[in-house]
Amino acid sequence: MQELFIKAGQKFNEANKILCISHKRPDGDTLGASMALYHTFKAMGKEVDLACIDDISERYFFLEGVKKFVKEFNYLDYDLICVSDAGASYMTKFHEIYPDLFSGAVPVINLDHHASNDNFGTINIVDVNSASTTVLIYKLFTFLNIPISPVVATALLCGIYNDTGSLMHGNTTLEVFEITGKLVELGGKVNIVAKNLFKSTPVKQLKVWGKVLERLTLSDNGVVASVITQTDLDELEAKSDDTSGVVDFMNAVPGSKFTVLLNEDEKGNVKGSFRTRRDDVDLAFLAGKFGGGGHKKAAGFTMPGRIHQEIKWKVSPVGVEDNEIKQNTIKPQSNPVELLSNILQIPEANFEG
Ligand SMILES: [Mn+2]
Repeated sequence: MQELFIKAGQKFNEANKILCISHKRPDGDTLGASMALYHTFKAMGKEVDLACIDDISERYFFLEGVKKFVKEFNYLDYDLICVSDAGASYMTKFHEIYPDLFSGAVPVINLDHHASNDNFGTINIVDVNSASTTVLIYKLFTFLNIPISPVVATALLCGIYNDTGSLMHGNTTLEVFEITGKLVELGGKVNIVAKNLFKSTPVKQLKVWGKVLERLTLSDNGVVASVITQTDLDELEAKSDDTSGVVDFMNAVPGSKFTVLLNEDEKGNVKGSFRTRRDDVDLAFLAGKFGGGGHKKAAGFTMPGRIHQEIKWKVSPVGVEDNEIKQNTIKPQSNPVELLSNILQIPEANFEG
């Protein structure tokens, strides 16, 4: 790792114009990482730009400069590209617009902590033992004696808080506490990060959570599941992003094996989010079956499609009570666990692309 750090440091010194890329559907880690790099490179006198294919959620607007993200660029304008927290090359989604982005024409530093990383960079700094990509960047900066400003410290804390569920998940190691302490010492604002990431939920979002929780089921084999469709979101005048966070809430059910939330988004995709608190469940493997990935305890997938509710029809004899007919004639099978088990068996049958 030290050799890679040295190589990255050389690239930082040589480069004049640097592009920092965050992954699609950006979270606090990929944004915190890119912002930390941005401010650090700026302080080194570089020209720096930020790119992300998707909109930045308002919850991250507290990160200084986060509104500078653009969705288009000419990558040949840059002499270095840094991609943060992208578990695989397709996670930036920019490869669809710029197929040669990772060809090596412009050197790419791939900074990540996902086991699924496919080493798409020129220099691949991938450490699965770092709780967040920002933890890895802290180690990189510290090794290279690059000063960490209060703004950078806050950005790095944002990644740590995001990926450890505010220092509560199983990946919150002694190292995480030590680095968090150092970042606070350097002027990082823990209260601002925690407030914006975990203690700031608009009414609209709480209503989406309400819908998700109302549909919650626990199967006999310990799977906690729920589902939210585009119709639900339209009714609540909410966006698919408003589901973010509720899956961690669902994951609190005692004795559950794992948790899954299926939701539709505005772009015609179905997104699956998996969480578990158990050590013997590998959700990165499960998400991989749907073309997704992530960590063992937190993973997900996105695929083009829609969620379909199966409806079964039944004939009821004359004389049956009205309310009984209501219950029996048309019976929507909205049990998400059944839905999930169907998907697990035959993905094509429940998704249309
Ligand atoms: Mn991360």
